[in-house]
Amino acid sequence: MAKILFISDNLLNEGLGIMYLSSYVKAKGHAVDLTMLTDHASTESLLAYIRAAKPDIVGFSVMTPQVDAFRPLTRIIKDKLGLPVIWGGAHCMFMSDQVVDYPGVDYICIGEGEEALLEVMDRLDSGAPATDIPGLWAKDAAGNWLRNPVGNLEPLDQYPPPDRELYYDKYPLLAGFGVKRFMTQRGCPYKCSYCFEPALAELYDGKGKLVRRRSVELVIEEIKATIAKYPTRQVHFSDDTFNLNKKWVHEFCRRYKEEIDLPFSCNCTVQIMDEELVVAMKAAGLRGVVFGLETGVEHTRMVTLRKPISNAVYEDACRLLRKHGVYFMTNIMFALPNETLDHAVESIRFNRKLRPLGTKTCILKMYKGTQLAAEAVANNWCEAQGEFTYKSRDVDGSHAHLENILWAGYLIVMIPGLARFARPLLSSWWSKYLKFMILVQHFQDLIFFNITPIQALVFFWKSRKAFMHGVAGRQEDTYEAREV
Ligand code: B12
Ligand code: SF4
Repeated sequence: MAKILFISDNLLNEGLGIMYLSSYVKAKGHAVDLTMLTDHASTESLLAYIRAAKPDIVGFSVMTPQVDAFRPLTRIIKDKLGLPVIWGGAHCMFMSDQVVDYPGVDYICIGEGEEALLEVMDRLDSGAPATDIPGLWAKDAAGNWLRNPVGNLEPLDQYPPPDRELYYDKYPLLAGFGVKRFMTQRGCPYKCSYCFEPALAELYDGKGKLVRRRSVELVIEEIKATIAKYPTRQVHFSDDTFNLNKKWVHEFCRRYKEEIDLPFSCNCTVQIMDEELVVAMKAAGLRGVVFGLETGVEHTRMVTLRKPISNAVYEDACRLLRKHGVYFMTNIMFALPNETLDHAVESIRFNRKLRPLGTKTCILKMYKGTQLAAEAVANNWCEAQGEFTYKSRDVDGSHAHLENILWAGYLIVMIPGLARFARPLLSSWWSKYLKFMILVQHFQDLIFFNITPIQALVFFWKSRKAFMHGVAGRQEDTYEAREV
């Protein structure tokens, strides 16, 4: 038996990736432990925890904004404790060429991790070298990286349900939170240029079907077991596009209503939303859907962002959702390539026309490794922002107002009459004093996710550090990594 210790910083959202890995390697006889950065006031405290836990290997599940925190820690763990360290997660899938240079990283899992991690742990157990494992980059005796291509994609039903106990038994805050997240599928068939999914499809080209779904039976079993053990007011499906594969969704809705009967929410694409499906989902308990509008400027969305959904399709889908009493939240990005202030205002106005319950606004970061970043560099649409991202060039001097766009875009959805004052709201000198309005966005989450105000307050208070310095703080590019 080998033991892995995951070091995580997802206090606000349990990591499904880690939970899937944990249940798989535990089922094969290995041991797993977890600690959060927020459990430790200092690096010394974390090191003391690691010493006491005595793991054979330390694991990090990394999204690019987390590199800032995990890279220096990896070096310190190697220097002080000499333990093997393995990195996996989205950052490693797309930026593995950079990860090879991070001091202290011994193994990089570049794709789905269940088989690779199990194999590494088996080999740690037996003492055999772990240099020829599909999907795993490892160093040879001379310290050179051996870059093994990814293995075949496996059907999801062969993996056990995620190990929720790993998080929930240790963190009552997460266990008691009323919304529990599930994933029924992996992969997305679309090719939005700013997203990593097209790169993932390339990584796995010829290795099997990328878009895979678990059977209705196993998803229902997982939800049943979870809600029987942990308080749950609403189920959320974190799948990229839950409404893919109508046959599956219809079958699922029927069983969900019969056997679970709790409100649920999910991420959807409006591209394939039809009335029959909305009716079936609503009857099963659908409370709300989230989808990316990205921008109200149709040409930019369809051509630059390669999201082939017209404004008319969005309007039809939203009409349908409103007709059937389904809440919906939109995501919009600003500072898109060649976007002017007029475009931003147009975007805000179109979004308001859709009448969403709420809107999440963000400034586009073009991650290296995406098609959009490559195109932006080739066409001189961007400037480097840091180590991993580019930002769009400021074509009309409006980027000074971008911070205002984040809260104003949301506020105008809430108070539609403000749309006609969009320009002064965005660009006046006094606008900066309304910045705090960004926090108000979260009120819509309470309605959408059916969270009681008391629970929201407790959750916010207990996790205030992660809220303010963790998630929010890490929205910046990690160029100025703070070495501990
Ligand atoms: C749910 C989700 C979130 C949730 C919860 C995240 C969490 N804690 O799990 C929230 C809302 C918090 C979130 C936030 C963000 N997210 Co997000 N998120 C997702 C989403 C939709 C699903 C993640 C998931 O659970 N997948 C399912 C599991 C099973 O897959 P997995 O995590 O990839 O894990 C597998 C492998 O990667 C590997 N693996 C993972 N970790 C490890 C570790 C080891 C040791 C090993 C061996 C293997 C391994 O094995 C796992 C099992 O096969 C993905 C898109 C996607 N489809 O994956 C985006 C995604 C991960 N997010 C992304 C981004 C950009 C963000 C944000 C930066 C967005 C933003 N601007 O705010 C923030 C960052 C937050 C932060 N901490 O700083 C990008 C990541 C890109 C990148 N380069 O890192 C993705 C890929 C979306 C995309 N398509 O572009 N996100
Ligand atoms: S639909 Fe969503 S997950 Fe799929 S490619 Fe587009 S942005 Fe990525």
